[in-house]
Amino acid sequence: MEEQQVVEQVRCLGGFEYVKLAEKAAKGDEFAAEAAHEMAWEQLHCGPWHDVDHAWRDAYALSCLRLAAHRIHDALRLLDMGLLMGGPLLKPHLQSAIAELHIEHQQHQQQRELPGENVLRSERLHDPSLAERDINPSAHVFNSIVECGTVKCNEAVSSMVCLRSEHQNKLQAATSCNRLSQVQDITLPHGSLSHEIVCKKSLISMEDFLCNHFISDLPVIITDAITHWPAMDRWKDLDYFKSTFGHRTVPVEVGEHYLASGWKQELMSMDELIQRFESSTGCPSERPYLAQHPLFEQIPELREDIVIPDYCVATGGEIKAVNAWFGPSGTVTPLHHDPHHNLLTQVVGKKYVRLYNPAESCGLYPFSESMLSNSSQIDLDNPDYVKFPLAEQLPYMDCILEQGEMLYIPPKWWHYVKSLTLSFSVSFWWSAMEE
Ligand SMILES: O=C(O)CCC(=O)C(=O)O
Repeated sequence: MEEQQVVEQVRCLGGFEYVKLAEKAAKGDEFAAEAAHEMAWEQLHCGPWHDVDHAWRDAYALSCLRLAAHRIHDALRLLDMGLLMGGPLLKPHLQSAIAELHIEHQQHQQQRELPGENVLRSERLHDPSLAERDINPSAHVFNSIVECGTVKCNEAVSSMVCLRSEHQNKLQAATSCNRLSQVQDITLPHGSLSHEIVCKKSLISMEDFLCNHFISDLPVIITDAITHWPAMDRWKDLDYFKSTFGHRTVPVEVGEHYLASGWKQELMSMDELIQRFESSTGCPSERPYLAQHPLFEQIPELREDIVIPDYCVATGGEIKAVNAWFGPSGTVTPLHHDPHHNLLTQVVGKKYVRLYNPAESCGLYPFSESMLSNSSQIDLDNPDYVKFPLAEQLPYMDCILEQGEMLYIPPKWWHYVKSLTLSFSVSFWWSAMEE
């Protein structure tokens, strides 16, 4: 149904070649599935991202779904690419394909772990009869979801090898996690923690929050509000991410920060991201940061580890975004502001945060380009007060946001954030009722 809608949308845009390929792909033509995938990918890269017609983004998602049926070894990456770059129409299909693949994989794991089943993985791979048993589930998934495609045995077997990094290296991960959790030699911007410190309140009442912070536009750190989150235990162990979501593709920012030269975005598996944390040389130009990503939409299982704080809901507005920020020590988000209320929640590690009142905006020299007009030209790690003299004497407040704490950042408040350890934060952005 939705597939047909996608094809019709592209037909209306005049993409007849894609339509032809998509129709052939729907009948199981692998070559057409690949060509349609390439064509849609090209369309995503024809101009600025915001100019890409949503029909082509949906077409890309469809092509990922179809090609995944033929490329079982690469299916999860393709489906994730569909989620990350594709339009909204086929998201539920992509999610259910991933979920079924996950279930199939778990069943496969259980079979492998049956008592008395001591056939080594390598032996299974070389024994076609054993391998066959591993393959069929995934083939079934894609046959039922996409209704096309002959799954190739060898591809399917290697998919199972790629799918899960298992619990190997557990000890190594625990050790490196301890190392990563220690506060490294991080230099804070000049004057840090010498002015007004953001006040901390334990499990503040809703009334206190609404009257003294939400309505009065005043930041506060709320402690003891997320102790019950499953994430508080689970996310401490990097191996949790590796063994549970290691094969998932995520977008990662690489570089000093988003305003620095040489900064880029890459797509990589969660396994690779964590490996980069562990092998990091600390070189800023190589620093990876999974930043401002709606990871909980992409991987719904992770949503079960967190809880939307009542503070966001009680104000009668609506949640605008729940984003993940996962990186090593030293990640920097330069001084900028956002239009929404924000509870920046520190699940793992700690961060330094500096805040400036919106009333100080003039002295923070926002960029004039509209894309960057919510970012300041002041590089707090290396400020040029000759060029930007007003910035030197501006009042600000700052804090160390500790593990288990959440910082309320009112709309339009400028904020600069630097991680002091390996860190995983979740930001909840929401709008007030009248917005
Ligand atoms: O944690 C960070 O690096 C930045 C967080 C942020 O800018 C936000 O939540 O709006």
